[in-house]
Amino acid sequence: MAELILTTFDWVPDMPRGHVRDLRVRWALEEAGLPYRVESVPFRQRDAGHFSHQPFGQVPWLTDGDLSIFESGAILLHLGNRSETLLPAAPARRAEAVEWLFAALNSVEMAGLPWSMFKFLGYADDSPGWKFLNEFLDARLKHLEPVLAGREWLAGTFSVADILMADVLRPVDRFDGLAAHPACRDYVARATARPAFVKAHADQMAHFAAAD
Ligand SMILES: N[C@@H](CCC(=O)N[C@@H](CS)C(=O)NCC(=O)O)C(=O)O
Repeated sequence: MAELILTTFDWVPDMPRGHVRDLRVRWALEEAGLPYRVESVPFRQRDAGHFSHQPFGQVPWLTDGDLSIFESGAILLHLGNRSETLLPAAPARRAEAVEWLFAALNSVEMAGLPWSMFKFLGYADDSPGWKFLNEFLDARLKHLEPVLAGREWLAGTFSVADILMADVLRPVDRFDGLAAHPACRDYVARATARPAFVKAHADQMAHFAAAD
């Protein structure tokens, strides 16, 4: 089996540490017990080699033999095909995990990311833009809340869908955006208490701290 290599930045500022998306990949690899190695590319100087792996000059990407895969969702789907721990084999459960994986990225992160960025940057005020973002996020969370109140994990057993959904909700939770949605908040706490997350998070923090 080919060696798995996860590429991330060599360094990032303090603010995004613990949230850089290589965390999702580390988490999945740890859950599945797949051996991997981490490589770094410069945060400040992004060369043509970097863009040949990630067309937006971002991270992460994963190398698996001859394959180089960017987009955290695509990487997690790829790993899911290598491990039933990440993606259930039963067709109905597998379809459920895949639909929730896309829901995390395309329905929830789409609302949660700009909301969290406004909070990070101190733009959360009484402007119409902030009001819109609040309502946009609430429109997603109010429907996610009863789903998560009724089940431990999105597709029956823990899967890549939970890695993405929990990681998408984490920045919102960091700014107390889940206070009115206790099932969402408890779900994040449950997911991030898993040993694989704890290790992935500690490893990312250590990786960036090593370059300070
Ligand atoms: N949709 C991409 C987003 C990747 C992304 O936003 N990466 C961030 C780190 S978490 C990045 O590289 N930011 C630097 C930049 O955009 O210049 C994915 O999920 O992989």
